[in-house]
Amino acid sequence: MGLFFLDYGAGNVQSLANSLKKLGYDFQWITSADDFHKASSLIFPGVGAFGQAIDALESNGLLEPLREYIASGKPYFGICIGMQVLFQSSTENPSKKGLGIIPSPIDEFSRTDKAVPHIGWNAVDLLDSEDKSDEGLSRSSHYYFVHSYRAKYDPSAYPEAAEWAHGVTQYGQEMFIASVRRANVFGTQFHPEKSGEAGLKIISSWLSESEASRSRAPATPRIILTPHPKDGLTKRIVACMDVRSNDDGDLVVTKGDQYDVREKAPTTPGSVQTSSSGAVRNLGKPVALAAKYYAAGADELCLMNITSFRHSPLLDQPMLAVVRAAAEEVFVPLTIGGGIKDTVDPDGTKRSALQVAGVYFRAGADKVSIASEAVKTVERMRDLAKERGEDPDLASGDGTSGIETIASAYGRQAVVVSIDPRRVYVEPTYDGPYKSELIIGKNGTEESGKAWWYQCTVSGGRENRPLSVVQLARGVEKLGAGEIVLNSIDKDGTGKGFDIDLIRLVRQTVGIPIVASSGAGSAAHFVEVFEKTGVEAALAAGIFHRGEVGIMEVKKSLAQAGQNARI
Ligand code: 1PR
Repeated sequence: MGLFFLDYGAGNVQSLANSLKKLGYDFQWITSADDFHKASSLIFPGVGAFGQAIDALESNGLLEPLREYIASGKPYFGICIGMQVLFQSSTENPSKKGLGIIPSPIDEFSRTDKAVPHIGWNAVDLLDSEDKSDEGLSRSSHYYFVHSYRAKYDPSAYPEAAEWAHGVTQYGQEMFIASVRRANVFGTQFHPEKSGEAGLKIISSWLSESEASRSRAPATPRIILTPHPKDGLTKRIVACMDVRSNDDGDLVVTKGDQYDVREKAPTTPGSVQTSSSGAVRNLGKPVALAAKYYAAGADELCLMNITSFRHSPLLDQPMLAVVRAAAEEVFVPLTIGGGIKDTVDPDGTKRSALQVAGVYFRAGADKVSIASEAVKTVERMRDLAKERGEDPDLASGDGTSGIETIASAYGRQAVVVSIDPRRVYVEPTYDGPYKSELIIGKNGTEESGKAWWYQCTVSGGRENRPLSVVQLARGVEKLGAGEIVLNSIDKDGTGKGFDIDLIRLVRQTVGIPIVASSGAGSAAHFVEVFEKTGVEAALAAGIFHRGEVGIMEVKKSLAQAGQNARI
């Protein structure tokens, strides 16, 4: 008897395993139907897509044993998809039936007033009037959500679901069920294992409650809630670490100026200084820095393997060891990027992008970030549409690209596309193919009189491609990307502020969340990017690595400016 984990084979369950390890609990994996009899407590940390989860449970012969386990009255804790499978159905995969324990549907968020997926830290309103401190949940904390589908909280339309609801969250003007609790069942739509100390507290509270009390939770009262004018979603602050080997072969966090990560070599009389002749800049060790940013209150972390386009990331064992070690230290979402594409090892072994991503997920990544391959996929998709005589702006994928296969297996929220655009200056009278995307510099600024469009690049800015940022953003949203990290080669490392024109342009193009990146030099720059563009998150590297501005300093500035931040 003991604590068991149900892993249906997709998604990153490593995060929860790491949380339990951190909290000092031993657990075993459910590997067969028999294991359910041995379990006295069960956690199902489902990540990914509803249909995929049900399919995998069915084909492994685990769906009925799971239903029986829950019916037996032994404690069950379902996270995200692990909570959603308790419901009747989901419009994510209408042909698949859930367990039906909560006889109500899961539906997609409406996109009219907000970015979907719902990604980020949001507040949870507990339905019981007393504070549920015994469950570790708190009204004053924020918890990490990442999903496109939700159970609506609407006691008149869905009375059964409302009877199970324990906590409710507002996103845009929608109220949805953030947690359910009744008898032996506890479930959260958010990820406690990714919600920092506040989330770890929920897991440890549930595990430290006696099994008897975890089996008898009372239903919470049904209350009519009306949405507040503004939801509780906070603006995310992301710390990014670009990782590569230095000249001694050690993996270091580096940082470039406009993507050039080498020190300027000292000039000698008569020599010509080249920007790339010095050593790779070393700003610290990746795992130590990740732990530091977690402790400092970062809402998310990114590790970018910036030279992985040269070789298969699966052969890069030191980088994978870094991801594993970082995932054991940080309990906020971790995005890993670099080299996620179909590859062929030197011995001729073929690896699909989905396999590469799977290795990163199992190492502890929560999301993967795709850059170069996203550009190539959208170019291909547009070329094929043109060959067929169709409008390339309306082109769709054929289901084979890395973005599509990873989104289908792990859910679109697990797929980030990182864009590396560069300005292309043209005459203001420019009449070329990108004229509808042309930005004209404002009068009275240093850009007055200039005009430019944004071109996509691959291989860390080394190669320009015949694709605009608007075309790429539109294409990857169609393919199923869940989020965009929007860099700017022009602004990277300059400390002059984010490229507001670029970010606005992409914000107007897509409905998925955007992480603004490149150029942050002060806390005021974060305030500016949120106020002027309405993006969901902002990322910085250099100022955090050099200790020039602290993460909390940024958040306090946001709060002072009236933005919602997790402090
Ligand atoms: O093409 O799928 O293999 O992914 C490679 C990834 O590595 C891409 O996401 C690409 O952006 C990144 N990358 C490649 N070369 C570099 C480089 O710097 N030489 N880093 C690089 C890009 C940009 C951001 C940076 C922000 C904020 N770095 O990650 O953190 O610009 O910086 P700042 O706050 O200091 O201004 P693939």
